[in-house]
Amino acid sequence: MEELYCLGCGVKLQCENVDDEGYVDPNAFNHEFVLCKRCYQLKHYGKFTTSNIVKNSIRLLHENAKKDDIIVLICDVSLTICPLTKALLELNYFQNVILIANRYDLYKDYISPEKALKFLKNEAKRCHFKFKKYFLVDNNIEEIFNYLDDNSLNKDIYVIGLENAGKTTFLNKILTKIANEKNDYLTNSKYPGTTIDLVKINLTDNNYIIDSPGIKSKGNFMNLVSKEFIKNYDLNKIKATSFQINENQSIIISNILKLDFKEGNRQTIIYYGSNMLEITRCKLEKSKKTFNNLIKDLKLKEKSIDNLERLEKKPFKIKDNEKYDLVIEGLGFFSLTQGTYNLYCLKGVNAFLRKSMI
Ligand SMILES: Nc1nc2c(ncn2[C@@H]2O[C@H](COP(=O)(O)OP(=O)(O)OP(=O)(O)O)[C@@H](O)[C@H]2O)c(=O)[nH]1
Ligand SMILES: [Mg+2]
Repeated sequence: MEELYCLGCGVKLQCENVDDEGYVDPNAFNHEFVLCKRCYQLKHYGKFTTSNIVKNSIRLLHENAKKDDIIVLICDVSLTICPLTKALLELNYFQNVILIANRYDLYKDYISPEKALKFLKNEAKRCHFKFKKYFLVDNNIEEIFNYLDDNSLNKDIYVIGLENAGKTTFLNKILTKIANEKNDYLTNSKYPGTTIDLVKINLTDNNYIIDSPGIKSKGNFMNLVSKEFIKNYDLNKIKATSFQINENQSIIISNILKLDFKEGNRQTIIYYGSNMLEITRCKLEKSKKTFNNLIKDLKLKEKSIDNLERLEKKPFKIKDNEKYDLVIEGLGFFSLTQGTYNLYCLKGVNAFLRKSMI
């Protein structure tokens, strides 16, 4: 029998075992778009099941793509490509790697498209990678589509990036553009690990545009918390919260993070993150108690974090007077300057400093 794959996530379809991955009811083959049970439940009931199939998308890329195919690397504009340093080494082999940054809609009020593009180019330089072209997704899907169309004669287009970066959402926009009507049969969701395998879609008679599973990032906050947390957490509303802060004060974010400003001049620290998180400022000496008290009455409760002691301490220091971002992968970033700090966050979360984006 011909092997069939789910049009939503790329998993191999089977009708034998309802509990195994890729199960599809035989009647579903009468539909135009055949989805596996997992995609169906996610689309219609918002129920997400973590897949046990783990594909390495960079390996898939090397096994399938030609050197001159177009590789579209999708990134979150505020995170950029920094967590991808290892993957970038392997992308050097390809001749046409372009960078497309999304979630710009969330930062529109804080940074112009020109400045955001400049920032992206600087970040790429810092990671020693030169992209052939840079785009920001900003109501310009037509421009991006035209670029891809003009440059993909007899070439396939692979869309890759970190888990949850927005690869599938971007592809649905491209497919909508092509079909001239809303097209969202590829399954996207707020949970990392939605797309399972390559999904090939005919672009013309001679080439494909291909969705791929995300590149895993162990240090992403979203990979360290429960599904329940993600379900209640709104990724798609960003708020800038600013604090005038003196040394020996702390900023606490819900029951998930504490930032101590130990030493330095009075300054304004701005946190860019989900508007669902509760942010509090308090005296450093009282911060442990405040943190633990917050856990008791928060609606947004991550059960695994029941005490400050569960968090890992990361000390850092900024010596010059420039503005930096303290990026916490999956949680947004703080804009801050000179001082001595301690960051307390979940063990294993990737946190790093960079020159400020905004
Ligand atoms: N605000 C905003 N949200 C976006 C954008 N692109 C994607 N998202 C959201 O980001 C989340 C992840 O999107 P997906 O398209 O499933 O991401 P993915 O990279 O395909 O994820 P995996 O398949 O798990 O690797 C979803 O909640 C999307 O709605 C964007 O440009 N702006
Ligand atoms: Mg996807």
